[in-house]
Amino acid sequence: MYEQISHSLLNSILDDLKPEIRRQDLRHFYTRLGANFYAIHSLFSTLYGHRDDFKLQMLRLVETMAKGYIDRSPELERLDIQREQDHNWFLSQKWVGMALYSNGFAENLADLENKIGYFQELGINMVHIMPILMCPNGQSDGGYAISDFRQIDDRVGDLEDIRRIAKEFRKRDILLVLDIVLNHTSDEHEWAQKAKMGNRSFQNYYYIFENRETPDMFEQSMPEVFPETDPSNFTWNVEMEKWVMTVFHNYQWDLNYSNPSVFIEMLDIIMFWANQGVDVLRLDAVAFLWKKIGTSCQNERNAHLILQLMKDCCQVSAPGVLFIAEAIVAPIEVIKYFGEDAIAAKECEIAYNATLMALIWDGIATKNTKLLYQGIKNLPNKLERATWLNYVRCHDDIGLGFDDSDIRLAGYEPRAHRKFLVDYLSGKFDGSSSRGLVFMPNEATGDARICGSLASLAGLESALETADEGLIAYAINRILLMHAIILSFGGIPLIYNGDAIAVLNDYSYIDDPSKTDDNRWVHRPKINWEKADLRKQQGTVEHTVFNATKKMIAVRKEISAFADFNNRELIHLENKHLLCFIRFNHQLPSEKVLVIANFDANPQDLYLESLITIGFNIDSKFVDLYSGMKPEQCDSRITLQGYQFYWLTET
Ligand code: OTU
Repeated sequence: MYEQISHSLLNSILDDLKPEIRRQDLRHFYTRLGANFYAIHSLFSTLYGHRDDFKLQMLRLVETMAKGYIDRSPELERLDIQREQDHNWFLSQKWVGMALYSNGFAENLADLENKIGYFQELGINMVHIMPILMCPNGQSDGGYAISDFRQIDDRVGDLEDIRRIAKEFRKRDILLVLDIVLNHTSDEHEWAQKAKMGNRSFQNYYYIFENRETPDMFEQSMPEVFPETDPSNFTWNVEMEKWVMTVFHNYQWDLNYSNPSVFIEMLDIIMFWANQGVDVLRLDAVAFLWKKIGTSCQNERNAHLILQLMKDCCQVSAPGVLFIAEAIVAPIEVIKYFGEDAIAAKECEIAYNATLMALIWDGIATKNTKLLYQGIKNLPNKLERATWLNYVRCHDDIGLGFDDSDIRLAGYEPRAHRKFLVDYLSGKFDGSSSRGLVFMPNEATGDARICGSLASLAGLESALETADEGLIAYAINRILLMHAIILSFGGIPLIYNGDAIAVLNDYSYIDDPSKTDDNRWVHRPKINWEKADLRKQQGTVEHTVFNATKKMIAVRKEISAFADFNNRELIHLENKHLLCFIRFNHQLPSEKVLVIANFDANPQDLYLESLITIGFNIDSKFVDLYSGMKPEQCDSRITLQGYQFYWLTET
């Protein structure tokens, strides 16, 4: 948009740019800067316009973008332009992701490079390598406490490794995803060190207070993220003799985005990684970016403005790079991280679908889909050019963040139902085969979360102990059922390290002092590659799970109706054990795929008359795209065995 105040400011900034910037060929940069400058200026002045040095900060911002653009390789710039032309590229069903720790999946980054073949074998073409930046020895929150945003931790490798991996991935059409931890740094980061030494400018990078007055005001309305190990949101620092805001662990200092220098530094870091060839940046804990007394300090409007500004600036220098919002918050709040009142995403193009994840686990525990329906029904419609990251497990705990009113509408009492889920998933409930661990129980609120690997939570660990073939088959089918849903729901499925070969809980963290008080480590295993090789041996659990997952991935990629264009319709059924939705090809709506999943251990029937309103009739004949077989169909009903799913199309 052309607007005179911002345009004249832009002209004067361009005059003031450093000569080395002016000398470059910045054609593409300038057209994009022109397009976004009005928005950038409005956002920057809403956040920082009250400051005397506003114009100087604005100049620094433009310089940072220009530098980001100048440092971009011709190859990456070509990719930017290609993605600009094919702007819906990431909505395609051909993307299938995997998240892993480089030193869990492999020994380190160099070894990960040797294992790229595994991704191709399974069909993975988007790989999220969990935090690899420099972090303290000992406790580092699995790498989420970063002490240098531009260095790779030497325990896993160096910059050369990641550049090679990025290149290798690009050759094979695999997207590289890395984390940017925007919300906090480790207390060993240079900024924190300088702050500790009394440097005021760096103290202003954080929330630091002389006494308890302001912290106490904040605490009144701030929840606790890790109540068991890190209650309270502030930590006393002995060097400064001051209080520091530490929402996560006491060694993770929250960055203060009311300071424009923090914003510009982080933007520079985003550009740095974009220019190493990272395709997608996972922005950690975005809900927490803005703190305001009297609020929960999550999902604040200014947190959204910061993300919009990040996106607008990143589009100018590296428009092909996408953002993932990691905001594990209520659906109505998550949806805002795509950006409001827009068509194309204006904050993050992709967001974690934590709601679906938790709902799927509810279905497994209750063996019915009452809450699943309620929750999916209330999942707000997302923007056209934005997509979900659908997952069953990740490196974090499972939070039971359902809406209380949804729980009631499904016929349960919220507190009792959450307690049931925790008991079920931790195996305490009579008849439960789950082997989860309770994470961060909060006495005061009664809340608790769950850890555990997909396979152990799905009952495989306990089934293997009894060696009961029937129970083993149930557990395997539950794993496949859950993967079938994330692969067909709409969005990018993200399979977690080890889950395609049914890796069980790993209890070795208990003996490691830096991990023992954080049971999320139970599901962050080191892959045993000898055992993983069993995926090639028929009759093993690894073989069954791996091959079924591989097949599902391959089939998904061929089904255009599985691309994500808001092309899903939930089908309500009488049978409470079934989940049923229809996916249609957005360009050819007559091309439909019916997804049906049975969450019960017993066979369940789907009556075709319930599909009449959506264009099928009781004589419709189907074929299951996954197995290539006709489903069990008789007298206008289709039968699903315990934990079976179908991807049906009419023949
Ligand atoms: C994220 O987590 C990361 O995924 C966690 O591994 C980190 O501990 C945390 O940030 C701090 O960097 O912030 O938006 O287990 O679900 O803290 C949600 C708790 C987050 C996580 C939650 C989450």
